[in-house]
Amino acid sequence: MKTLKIAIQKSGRLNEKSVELLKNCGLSFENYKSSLISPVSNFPLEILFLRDDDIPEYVQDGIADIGIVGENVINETEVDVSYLQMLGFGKCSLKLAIPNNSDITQLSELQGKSIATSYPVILKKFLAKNNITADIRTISGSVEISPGLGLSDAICDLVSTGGTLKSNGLKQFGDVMHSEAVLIGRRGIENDPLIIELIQRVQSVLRAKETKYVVLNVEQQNLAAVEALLPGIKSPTVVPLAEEGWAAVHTVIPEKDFWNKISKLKAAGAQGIVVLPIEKIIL
Ligand code: PRT
Ligand code: ZN
Repeated sequence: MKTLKIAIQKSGRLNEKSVELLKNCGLSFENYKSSLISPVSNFPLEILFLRDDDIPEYVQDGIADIGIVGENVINETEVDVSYLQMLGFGKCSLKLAIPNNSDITQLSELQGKSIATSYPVILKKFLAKNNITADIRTISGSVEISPGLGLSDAICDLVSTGGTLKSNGLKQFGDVMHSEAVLIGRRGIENDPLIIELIQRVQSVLRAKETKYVVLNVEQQNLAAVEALLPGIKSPTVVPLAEEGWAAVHTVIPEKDFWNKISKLKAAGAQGIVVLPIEKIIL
């Protein structure tokens, strides 16, 4: 049987979540920090641990079949790959930022100014789309110190909490792109049965993460009102309690609706609400 290869980041912000996702998909492997390749013992897959910058090209060129990498890196390397699944972690934004005391007030005022970035390709396209010509200075790291050193008027860098900008006396000025980790594959790989199986496993893990399992008790007379609030996968499961006139309702609730739903359920007569995490949802 052929063995597929998945490229993930060796160390850095996406490594831990990528490893966790693959393990939650039931894949068994050692997360060797020192080696480049780790075999999966219960799936025909090998894991390649790489610098994130190399992952898109490795996948495009077929050295790896699939990979997990930030969209920002995919766009910057301008590769031709398939997006197999957005993964919901590693979320950040590529933003323009200027010194707090800068007199620039709108995007068009970046005309003729200098902007430091590690993302020259994405920035160049963004500026062209906005009819701005600026001097793009490509720096490979610590972009945030460049205005303070007098190297640029503005920067274009990844931001998640905004703490780094703040501690360097910079303020956000505009969004260039939003990014998150993506499972990518080389063109055509999406039809491979092993990849279809793997994507289904990934989706069942992601679905479970976004959803809570809820069990609650309700008096028969309030059951219809409680049921009306609950979708379930098909519909909620209702079972009678040992005590006459009461029922237990089992269902799943999307995490995002959770607090809102719980207060409505209580108001409708739900009692003894128990909330549990879900490991996987297979549809
Ligand atoms: O060694 P290797 O080349 O593999 O890793 P790397 O150092 O190039 O990348 P790494 O591990 O820093 O980031 C990997 C990916 O994580 C990025 O390509 C993004 O897709 C994603 N990601 C999510 C981030 C951030 N959030 C992030 N905050 N990447 C970088 N940052 C940096 C940012 O550049 C800035 O310096 O964190 C700082 C800002 O953070 P806040 O929280 O202060 O705003
Ligand atoms: Zn990198």
